[in-house]
Amino acid sequence: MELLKKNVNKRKEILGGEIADILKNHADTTVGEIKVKQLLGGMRGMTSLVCNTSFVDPYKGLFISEYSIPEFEDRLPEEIFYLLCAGKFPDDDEMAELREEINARSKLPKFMWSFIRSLPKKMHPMTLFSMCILSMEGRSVFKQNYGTPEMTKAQYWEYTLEDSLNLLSKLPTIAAAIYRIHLLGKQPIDYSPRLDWSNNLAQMLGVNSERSFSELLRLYLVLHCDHEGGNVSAFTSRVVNSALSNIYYAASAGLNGLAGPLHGLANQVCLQFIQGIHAQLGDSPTTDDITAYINNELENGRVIPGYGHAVLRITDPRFSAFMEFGNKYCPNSAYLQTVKKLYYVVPNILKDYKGGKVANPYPNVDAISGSLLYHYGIKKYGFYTVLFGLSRVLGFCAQSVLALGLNQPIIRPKSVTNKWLKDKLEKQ
Ligand code: AMX
Repeated sequence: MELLKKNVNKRKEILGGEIADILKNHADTTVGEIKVKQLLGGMRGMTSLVCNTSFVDPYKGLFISEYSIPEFEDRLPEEIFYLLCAGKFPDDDEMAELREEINARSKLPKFMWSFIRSLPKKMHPMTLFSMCILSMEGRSVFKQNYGTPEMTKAQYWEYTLEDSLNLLSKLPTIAAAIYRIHLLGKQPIDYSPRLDWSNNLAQMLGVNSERSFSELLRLYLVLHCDHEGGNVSAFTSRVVNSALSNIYYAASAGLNGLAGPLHGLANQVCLQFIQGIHAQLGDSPTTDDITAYINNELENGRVIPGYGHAVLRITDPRFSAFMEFGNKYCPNSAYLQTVKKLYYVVPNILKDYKGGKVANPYPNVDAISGSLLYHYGIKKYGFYTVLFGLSRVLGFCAQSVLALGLNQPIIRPKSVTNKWLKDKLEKQ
């Protein structure tokens, strides 16, 4: 892993130099204000973290380093991990090294197979995924070496990178095992060292042999990899790791946040939502029927899954990338047709809903991803968030490697009580 380490080290020195300069010249400069509505409103829009793996521009979407989605969407997930960590795409030698490292670390611990088989069939696949990761925590080299004279604070990031590669290399096999064993009740299919992550995953899932299926998985793993530092899962994972809980603890914790319906589970909920529409209105609902359906959902106090975002203020470019894929490979899919009709109908309704309170009436990535997976034969939708999580762990790992490399301290914001707030406001 010498080349990857060298490149991360290089990046860490550049970023570390910038931070030292900023602190030297501006340590006490104010960069924002905190409004009461932010304090009481989930810290929305409050600038309170620095995360160098990726950035979400409200009007342009996700950037990894300086690359926007159209500039990285054709890459492999392995290359994206490199980009998240090192701030550059790997050259041929660097990629060869990474592939070799991944293959060497891909074998699951023996207990994992019986562990997956032993868990209750009713358990949600995300619970399994998180538990599988947590079950390997004792193997953390960070944990094993922490406190020994050989492991200095300056090396925390290297041990975390080591753990990250050990973990990431096993995740496609774990995810596929959850699908095959837990959800389908079938035998697992072997990992192949000849194949990259997406092709391996496509083969190990064993539901579809079309070339475009592994292309969909590649795109899926690339688009979900990271979404800056403040979203529920990435932030949770980073907070946990900031206590020097190793990356297994941190990834599992982040995934538990991703499992919520307002976050990663939304892709499963979106598919169920579309199935509900088809069950009630048939497979080819009209836009008028959909409009009535949406209005009824809102009148009953339900959110429209796949619409809205805490940061984005446009149609999510990840949604657009999936739409382009769908138009190319499965334009006649009934679910895709309904996704398009929803896109035509929902933003106009949400714009006026609750007096214009919905900050972003446009679709996010979850509004379409599940429909494409379903089209290709992944019909157990409880699995969709596992795929999301498999990709998102790339970001969790890269964020923690960089944060530890930059010597970022334990995260511990201050909370206050109503009384504190009232007293403070009365004095103003
Ligand atoms: N349907 C109905 N109401 C919505 C809505 C939607 N899709 N999106 C926002 N609203 C409502 C909120 O519930 C809130 O109402 P309230 O103040 O009465 O509770 C009001 O609009 C203002 O919310 P906001 O500032 O626009 O959004 P937020 O930053 O608080 O929350 C999000 C963002 C994504 C949780 C929200 O838009 C939502 O619940 N969307 C549906 C679920 C979804 O698609 N989640 C996936 C997000 C992407 C991801 O993480 N994978």
